[in-house]
Amino acid sequence: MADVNTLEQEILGAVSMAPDEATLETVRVAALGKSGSISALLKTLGTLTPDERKAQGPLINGLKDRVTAALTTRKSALGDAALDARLASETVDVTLPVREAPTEAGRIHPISQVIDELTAIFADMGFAIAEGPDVETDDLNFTKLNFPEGHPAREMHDTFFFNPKPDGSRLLLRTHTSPVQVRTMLSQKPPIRVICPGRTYRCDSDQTHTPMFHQVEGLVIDKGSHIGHLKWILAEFCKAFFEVDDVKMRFRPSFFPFTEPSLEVDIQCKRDKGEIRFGEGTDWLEILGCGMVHPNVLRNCGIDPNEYQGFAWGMGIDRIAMLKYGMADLRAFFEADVRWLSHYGFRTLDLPTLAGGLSA
Ligand code: 2NL
Repeated sequence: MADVNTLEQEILGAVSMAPDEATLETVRVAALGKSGSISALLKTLGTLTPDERKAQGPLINGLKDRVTAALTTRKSALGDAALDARLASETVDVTLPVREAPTEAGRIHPISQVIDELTAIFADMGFAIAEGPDVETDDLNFTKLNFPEGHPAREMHDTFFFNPKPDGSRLLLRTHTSPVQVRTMLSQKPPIRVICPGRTYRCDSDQTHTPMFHQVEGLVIDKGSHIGHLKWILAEFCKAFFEVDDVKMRFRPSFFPFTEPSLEVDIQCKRDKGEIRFGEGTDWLEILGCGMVHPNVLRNCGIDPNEYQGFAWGMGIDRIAMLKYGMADLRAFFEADVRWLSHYGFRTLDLPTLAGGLSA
């Protein structure tokens, strides 16, 4: 059967030459499909005599079996090759740098971070957080706080005043966050425990002063509040904030119109090649001012100084942020330089905890 042999050679040749699965399918249909060449041969069996059928049957069926087997083999080989090619083309080099998602690229400003940290520390001690407007009245920023009219302390604050209103009164940018505590005393009954972080403004600009800066003040008013409580709160805060087991503090007499007595607080530190360490060393660093709330302030805010007493303190947030995170220049805080921020800023998902930002 020369034509069966020739047909087999042809078909097997086409099978082995088929470059892809689609071509192979065309070859299969041409051989084994309804009107394929092998199907046509099989159909001829019915027209043959029994003897011819005995001779032709095995030849044609053998051809069909070998072609079917060749198609299966070739199909699986082509399938493997196609999969290999796909895997090769879809390879991901896991060692390549990944482009940062926006949430990864963004950074939390160190001042926001430090506000979150100190808020967490004082909230843990039972303090509420209070906020107020940046634009204040002379009364709330100065008068209620026992700054007498025309007193030089008002000049001391280098206040930004707005133009006077027809009645002569003038608004100002608050020079400290104390008016927030005044508002708290005017609107709440003691006992009071609040901290007030926020922006403050003074007309002052050099290496260590910016016209806008951040302050946090604290206020406690209760019947038995005394300086021992104040010292404990400040020591606990410093230990938690600077993440040290112990701090030595030094209290020096000072003057603020709104406290009597007034104290300035230094913490012990060690200065070493531009680096500052807390909880060790023999140097001192001023970090805050505090005192017992002046009876005039309590009276001005509707609290009877014969019934209640209180203490308060204030510190610069920018300054303690620089000390904790080792930033040299205050002005960089407000320059919005994205390179500075990506270096000193904090990752958006690293939330501050009581356990702190240095060790986290
Ligand atoms: C400092 C000193 C201080 C206060 C702020 C205060 C507030 C009220 C009443 C009494 Cl409403 N005192 N605040 C007290 C002492 C010091 O700040 O050096 N700040 C950066």
